[in-house]
Amino acid sequence: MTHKNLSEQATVRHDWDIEEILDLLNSSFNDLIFKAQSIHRDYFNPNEVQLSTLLNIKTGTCSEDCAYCSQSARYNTEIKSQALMDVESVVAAAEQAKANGATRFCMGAAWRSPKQRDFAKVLEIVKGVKALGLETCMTLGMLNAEQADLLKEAGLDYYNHNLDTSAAHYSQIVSTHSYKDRLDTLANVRAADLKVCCGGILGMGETLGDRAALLQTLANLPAHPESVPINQLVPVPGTPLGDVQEIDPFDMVRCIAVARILMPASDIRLSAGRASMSDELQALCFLAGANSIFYGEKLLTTGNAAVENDRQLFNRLGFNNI
Ligand code: SAM
Ligand code: DTB
Ligand code: SF4
Repeated sequence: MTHKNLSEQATVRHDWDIEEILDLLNSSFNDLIFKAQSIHRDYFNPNEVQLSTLLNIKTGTCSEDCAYCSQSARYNTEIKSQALMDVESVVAAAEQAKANGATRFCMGAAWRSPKQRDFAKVLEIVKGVKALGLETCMTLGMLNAEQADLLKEAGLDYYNHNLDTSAAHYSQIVSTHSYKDRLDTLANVRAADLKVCCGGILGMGETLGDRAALLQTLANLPAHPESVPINQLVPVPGTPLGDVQEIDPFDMVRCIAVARILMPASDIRLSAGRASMSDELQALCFLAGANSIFYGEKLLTTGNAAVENDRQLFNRLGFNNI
């Protein structure tokens, strides 16, 4: 692969205007994918896809009302609630993920924000997983500055906190916290020198303008999130979004391509929704610049693409890491 020197690469900008982003989203498919793949090659090896494995370390009974979520106490969903897991069980799951080829272990908790009484254990979990030589990521809800600092000290690498949709559409999806709350947590995470993982969900009744606005907010943050998960809604029966219509698969590819163009140096993760995607659609997402996935039988509470299928797919596409 030939490397252009840095001055020839697409510059990392933080001043995208909404029209530019809409133009990209609306451009012809081939033009968009070519542009995204060209930029991707300036920054990344196009034949490498990073693998993160998820574990839900605390399940259900969440006070929040996020309309997509199986773990809100407000909706009648099939999941079985579970208190915060023991350090040993989390570390054992992380060991298994490492043996399977993951390089990052992402732990989620169904909290509005972590409680004081749980925090010491959370820090022990970070230390235990980090000691295995894995990258660590947590998503625990809102954090204050002190909590973010303590996580950093314990060895946390990434904090995931998604904006999920546009500021305008957010109140249709969540009423128990605000978009500003999300942005404040992101600022606390950044100030603690943690890497930021922040993205959204497609398929929650948003307009093209909402998608553009979400991408604009992400790209115009003072620093781009190092990792940008693009989720397709997994409709969960019992939630308000349990039976919404699936999006046009090409819209997923387009959003990934635009995320790649706007945030050229960030990892763009093809996240929830892979279980219902064909191999060919996933290959298009990688061509559009996705370079990371969630790998493992389960996401948080729902099924993920099968590990054996991922191995075969990577083999067929010439990605060598599993
Ligand atoms: N409670 C924390 C929070 O809300 O930030 C962490 C866990 S929460 C489940 C993490 C993220 O998972 C959400 O922000 C959302 O982007 C994603 N997510 C949850 N349910 C989903 C679903 N049904 N389909 C797609 N993504 C989902
Ligand atoms: C992210 O953006 N997606 C992941 C992770 N970050 C925490 C979660 C997807 C959850 C899908 C629904 C579920 O399994 O409950
Ligand atoms: Fe709770 Fe997070 Fe689910 Fe919202 S997304 S209901 S905060 S677990």
